[in-house]
Parts: sequence; structure tokens; C-alpha cells
Amino acid sequence: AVRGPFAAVDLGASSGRVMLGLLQDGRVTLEEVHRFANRPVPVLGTLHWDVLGLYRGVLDGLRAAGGAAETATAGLASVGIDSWGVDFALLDADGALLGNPVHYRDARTQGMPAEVEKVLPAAELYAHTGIQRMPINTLYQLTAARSSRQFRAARHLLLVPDLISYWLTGQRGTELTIASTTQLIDPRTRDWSAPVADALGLDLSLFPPLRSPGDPAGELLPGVLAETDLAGRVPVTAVGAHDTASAVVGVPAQGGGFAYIATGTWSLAGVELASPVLTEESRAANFTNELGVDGTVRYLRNIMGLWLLQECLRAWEAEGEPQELAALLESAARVPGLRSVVDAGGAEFLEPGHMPRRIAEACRRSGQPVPRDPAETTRCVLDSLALAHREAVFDARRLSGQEIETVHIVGGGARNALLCQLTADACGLPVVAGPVEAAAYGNVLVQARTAGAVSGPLSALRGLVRSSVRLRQYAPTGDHSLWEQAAARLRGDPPPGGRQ
Ligand code: LFR
Repeated sequence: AVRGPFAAVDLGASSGRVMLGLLQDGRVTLEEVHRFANRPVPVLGTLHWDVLGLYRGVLDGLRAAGGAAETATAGLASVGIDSWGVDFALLDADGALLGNPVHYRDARTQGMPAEVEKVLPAAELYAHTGIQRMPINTLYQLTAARSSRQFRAARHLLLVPDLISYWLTGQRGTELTIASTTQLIDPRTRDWSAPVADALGLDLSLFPPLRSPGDPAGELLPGVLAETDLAGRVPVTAVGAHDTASAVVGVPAQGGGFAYIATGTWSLAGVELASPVLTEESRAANFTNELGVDGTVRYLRNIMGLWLLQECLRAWEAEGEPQELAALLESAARVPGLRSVVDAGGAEFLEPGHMPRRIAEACRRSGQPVPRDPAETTRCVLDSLALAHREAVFDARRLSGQEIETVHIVGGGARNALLCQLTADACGLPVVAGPVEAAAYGNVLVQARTAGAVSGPLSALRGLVRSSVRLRQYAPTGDHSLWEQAAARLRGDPPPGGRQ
């Protein structure tokens, strides 16, 4: 069986990377061969992704993968692509790109959920799709875009990882896990929801046929081989093309009683289920049923995530007060906890700009102390995130009936010891942190299984991750009831004994 190397292309909202994965002696070794920035570009008032720039990064990454020693001897076994969700490109009948994809943080989706609900009430939409009401969802973006000339000229719609895959292979498909972020998939049938598309007058034939993680997705085109100095036939394999789907595969859990938090720009906190939860209660709790690898459902809540901190850092830098992250986290750890918390799921934090000011404003509005410096602001952000993690983990347990013994934190936030400890404290549960590159592990392992290098269910793949990485454990500390009080404060519950 082929043991690799496998190239995992993982595109995130702030950077992309190409990792090379190799299976050896029951372990996976991952090597980052190329990393490149992903900088959105505002053009005439619309925020875009520089998708050709990203593709350039992918090509450079594949060339670097080809240059690695393992590839020189064995050739590249396959390529898999995952990215952030919801965003898409429109192509004309010839397959040419009609414009740069618009960024989900662009303001065009403002008011779109309400627009959709005029024709399809929220409860009905949820019963069909089980997707959390977030303005960024493809459905709302399509509602905003549909009257444009570009949309009317479009004959194909490709989600970002499927677009990269198309450029590499010439073959168009729609991978299922990323398709589920559109809010146009029925999680029970794992197929497009005709009732939703019909109600909104959306033509589902814009989407190329669905394919599942593990399916073959073509081979690198001769022009791509030439550009990347790769030789031979290099298959592209559909993986969990949604980065969060790949990250959940890469959760090093043992047994079934776990929650996961995939942290990065976003925090995606929830559980893995065999079937969706489409109850009215679940809708009210704003839980989403995105699709996972191997027929699973990712039952989770989208939380604003480390975006809050990234945007603060950007603002401080722009104001001529750049902060060094490690030192900032150290000072934040010394700030007394839970003085002020904000709703880390709040749509008010979605768009870029002025984050410290917006956080201060949210604290002032809710009658809490306003953070006075970067350390206090950072503590407020991390306390708020930990609290949001707790609420999501507890709600996931309550709404799905799934037992939770351990919380796994994967992705960039697994590096942030303060966030991991606060999350353990807030949940009153042990936290296992790592790997940071969970999405790349998940991406590589699904390719490896298709190639026959590994076999078995997700639990077997997770076992391989466990034996490949060093994990950090955080035991819950502190007075757990303080978190309950903070949660009540955020909900606006009157304090015990009446309002002060
Ligand atoms: C994480 C992620 C989330 C999705 C957000 C926007 O990278 O994919 O799952 O909600 O980005 O697409």
C-alpha cells in the first residue's frame, strides 16, 4: 500500500499552507512545506478574496512538496484540499472565473437572513437544513448576489476548495462537507434540499455533482505538473473539504464521550453525532448540523473565536502600539478573571475594524468594567471565549444527549495555554489540547485511507493522530460557579437577590 507522501492543502482565513504527510510505523509525520498569507482585498467597497494569489500559493506549495526528499523517491501519492466554509466563485459556461469571490465578512449579507425568512420562515428553513442562522452562510450571500449581472451570467458555482480542485484537475465537483455550509443541504438525506432551493428560486444545477470525502477527484493536469515540477500521475482525493470537517477527523479522541473545539479565527464547539438534531430547541440555541466525514454530523455552534484577539492586535499595531503575543498573554494571565465578558458569538463582532473599541463598548453597554489596556482587553476576550466554549459544550450535551468526559481543543488555539486552562475551568472538564494542525492530519488521513495506506473507521484514524503528536492536558481549576454567574450576567439574568 502507498504510505505517502500525501500533500494536504489547508486554506484558512488568514493563511494557507501545504503540508506533507507520511505514514510510518503507525505514525503520521507532518511537515509544513509552504505557508502563505491570505489577505482579503477591499475593492470599490466590496471585500474580496485574492483567490488567484491563493492558487499561486497552492502551486508553490505543491512544487515545494515535490522537492521534498520523500517525494523525490516515491512521487506524490495524492493531494487533498480543505478550506474555510461558505464562500464560492461563479464561473461562466466555459468554466472561466467571473469575478473574485466575495469575502464572507463583506457587509452585503446584512439583512439577508430576514429577507430569506420572508419567503421561508426560520423554523422551516432549520427543519430542512439544520444550519445555524449566520449572515455569512452561502444561502444569504446568494440572496445578496442573485440580482447582479455576474450571478445571472454564471453557469457554475464552486465552493473555494472545489474551485482549487477544479483548477488543478479540470474536473468540477462539490464536496459534501463544504456543501453543508451553504445551508442548502438536508442533513437527513445528505443531499441538496429541493424545497429550500425552490422556495428561494435558486437553481441547484449551478452546483456540480456532489462527492464524498474519500472519493477520487481527478488528477493534476499536465500544465499543473509542469508548473510544479511534479512527475507521473498525481491523483487529487476529495477529503473533508471544509477545514472544520478535516479538523474533527484530526481530533485525537479515544472513545465516544468527547466534545471538540476547533479553534482558530473561529471557534467551532460541539460534538460528533450519527444523525442531526433538528428540534426547535436546537434552532433556538443556534446550533448547526454540518456534515462530517464517514456519514457523521458535526453538531456545533460557531463562535467568533480568536478573530476577536487577531483584530485587537491589528488595531493596536495600526495605532502604533504593537503587542507581542506571548508577553500580552502573560500579562492577561495576571489580570483578575471574569471582570467583564462579552458575547463571543455576537454578530456585532463579525466585520473587521476597531475591535478594542467595540469590546469596550459592549462592556459599557452591559454595565461591566471597561478594559483599560491591552492586557485587560485580552483577558476579557479569552474569558469571553472560554465562557462561550462552556455554553456550547453544555448546550451540545443537553440538546443531543451525548455524554462528554473530555473536551478536545485543536487548531491554533491549542497553543494558547491561557485559553485552554480557562476553557477547562469554565467547563469543569479536563481539556486535551492539540494538535494545532488537526485539519492537515484529517486531510492526510482521509487521503491515506483512499490510497489503502490505512484502514478502519474514524476511531482508527484518531488513534493514529494520538500516537503521532504530543498533547497537553489541562485539569479544571478554580470556583466553577463564577462561570455560571458570568453566563447569567451575559444573558441579562437579574443577580440573585435582585438587581443592584
Ligand atoms: C473555520 C470555518 C468555520 C466557518 C468559517 C467561515 O475556518 O471554516 O467552520 O464557519 O470558517 O467559513
